[in-house]
Amino acid sequence: MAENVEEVATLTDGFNLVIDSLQLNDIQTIYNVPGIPITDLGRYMQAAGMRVLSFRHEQNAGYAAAIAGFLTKKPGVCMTVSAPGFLNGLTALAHATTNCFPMILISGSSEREIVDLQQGDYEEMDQLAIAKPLCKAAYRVLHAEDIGIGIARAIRAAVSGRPGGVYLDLPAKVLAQTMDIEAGEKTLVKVIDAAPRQLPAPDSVARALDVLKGAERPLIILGKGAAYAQADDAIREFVEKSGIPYLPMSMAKGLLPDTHPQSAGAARSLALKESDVVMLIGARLNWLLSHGKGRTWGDSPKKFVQVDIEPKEMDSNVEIVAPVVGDIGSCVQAFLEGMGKDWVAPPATWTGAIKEKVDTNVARMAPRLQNNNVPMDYQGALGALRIIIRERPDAILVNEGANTLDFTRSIIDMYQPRKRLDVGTWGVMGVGMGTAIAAAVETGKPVLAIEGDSAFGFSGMEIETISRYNLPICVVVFNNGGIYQGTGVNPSGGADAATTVFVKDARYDKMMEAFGGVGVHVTSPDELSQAVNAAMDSGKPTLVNAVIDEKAGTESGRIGSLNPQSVVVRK
Ligand code: ADP
Ligand code: TPW
Ligand code: MG
Repeated sequence: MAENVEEVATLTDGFNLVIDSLQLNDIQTIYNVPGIPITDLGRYMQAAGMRVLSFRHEQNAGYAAAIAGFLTKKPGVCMTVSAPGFLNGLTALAHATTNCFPMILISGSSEREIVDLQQGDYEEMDQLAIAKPLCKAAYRVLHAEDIGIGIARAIRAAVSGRPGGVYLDLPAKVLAQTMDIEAGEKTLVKVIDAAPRQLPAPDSVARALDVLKGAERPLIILGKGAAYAQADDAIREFVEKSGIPYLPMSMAKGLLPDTHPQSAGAARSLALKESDVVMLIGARLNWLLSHGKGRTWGDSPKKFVQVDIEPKEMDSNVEIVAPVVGDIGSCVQAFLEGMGKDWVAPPATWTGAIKEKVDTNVARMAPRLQNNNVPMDYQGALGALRIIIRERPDAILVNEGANTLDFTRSIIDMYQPRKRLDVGTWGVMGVGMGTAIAAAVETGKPVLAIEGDSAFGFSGMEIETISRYNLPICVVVFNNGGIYQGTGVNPSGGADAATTVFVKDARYDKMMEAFGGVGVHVTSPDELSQAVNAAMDSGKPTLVNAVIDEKAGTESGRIGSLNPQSVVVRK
């Protein structure tokens, strides 16, 4: 007996090496769904003091890991079982990569010998091959002594350069492999300087400043890369010193408060159309910026300056006259140093025109936000929630839907960096609950999730997870009975409902009650305000079913123009 114990103590195994490697690199939180061989790994992780959060579906655990990466600049880790669990997590890994969020998906896998001969193992799948095109890097570890280096590579690949998703394949067999405990310790790798600073070339900085100086109508666009960089003070100082109006992309809102005098948020179309020099900081010229051309950008010729860590991003859609490649913190610091004391703010005709437009638009909107209509429209409901975020600026706002997304983005002002988390580059429905959970877990702050009823449905079961971990999350479901609107009609006149409508008068609040949380049903902005304030005060898991006029929204929210037009409409 005594001899046995001594023998065990001299050995380590794959399970322990995974845990030791993660802890050595300060990764303490895991988002997962258990099953062979992840159940035991999760158990041993908990025993070792790690926080292991179990979800009801891997996709939501994956979205949680992805946003954890965005919030912390460290890879968020999602763990799944093989084949179906892996595939469920893969959407989130691809989402992380698309959004430049650092994330690691670790999936258990079946025996290589059987998979490669396709002999039908339990949950057999060649996961590495499938993951590869959908992430930044993909690795497989076949020997316990390679776990340390495998995890180190995964971490560095996820956070260095342009961040993204990494897949790490761990065959079940590796976890059970044993080796001498001292030899095992020597295989662990601590990743030194995982995301090294990348200083911009001085001539690229000078070129960019020259272009800005020559501008008559300059504009700065801040993207979520700027929010990710956590260079908040330097960015604010740069924007203020430059005197240039700025536009935040949706997840960059709050980097400077939306009420900042230089914010062009409420004059977006004027700013885009009329500007002559546009400086992009951590924002891509993708569909969200109409690829830098066309009607959105007006007729006035543009020069683009772009600051990004990824050199290949330059000239992706239009010519970039001043590319600045480096990490945003270093680049902005270099701009500040290069601007000198005699920096001249842009002409007052330009900044004045923007300010005037902002003031007009804000004043025009104000009365509509105070309406107390029943059933609620988006303006009335969001007018109420807007005040709650103003009074609780450190709360995190999670947001998804179509109209629910567009109206919330434009109506609710943000005051602090990385407080607005949404559907990201792909506009994914279903990120809401995973995002809300990770936001609460990683920051300890209260979370307000404003969800279209369709969007909520994609991950609604995770309200059980929210209740189980007793997280300070208030979910508000904007219930208009459908996708875009609740009024769709089946064009055939048949008995099936239209494709965009749900059950009338659904009571999402009762779902939350089923799991021991607080459910509230509200029909007016006043009731909504009361319910959400109570939830934010108590920190209790809450779901507010907010009845929105089923006619209030528009098809596809604000991107209806992307709908292809049929040339043959059969009546
Ligand atoms: P948005 O959707 O807000 O416009 P995007 O996701 O399109 O933002 O763009 C983010 C950009 O930020 C990406 O091109 C990415 O390479 C870049 N990026 C991310 N982190 C950094 C960083 N630390 N330094 C510089 N660029 C970064
Ligand atoms: C993974 C397509 C875009 S918006 C939306 C869908 C299904 C739902 C909009 O209805 P909701 O909001 O949430 O009730 P509202 O206020 O307009 O009524 N599948 C995925 N992602 C996307 N984007 C879709 C489908 C879609
Ligand atoms: Mg809806």
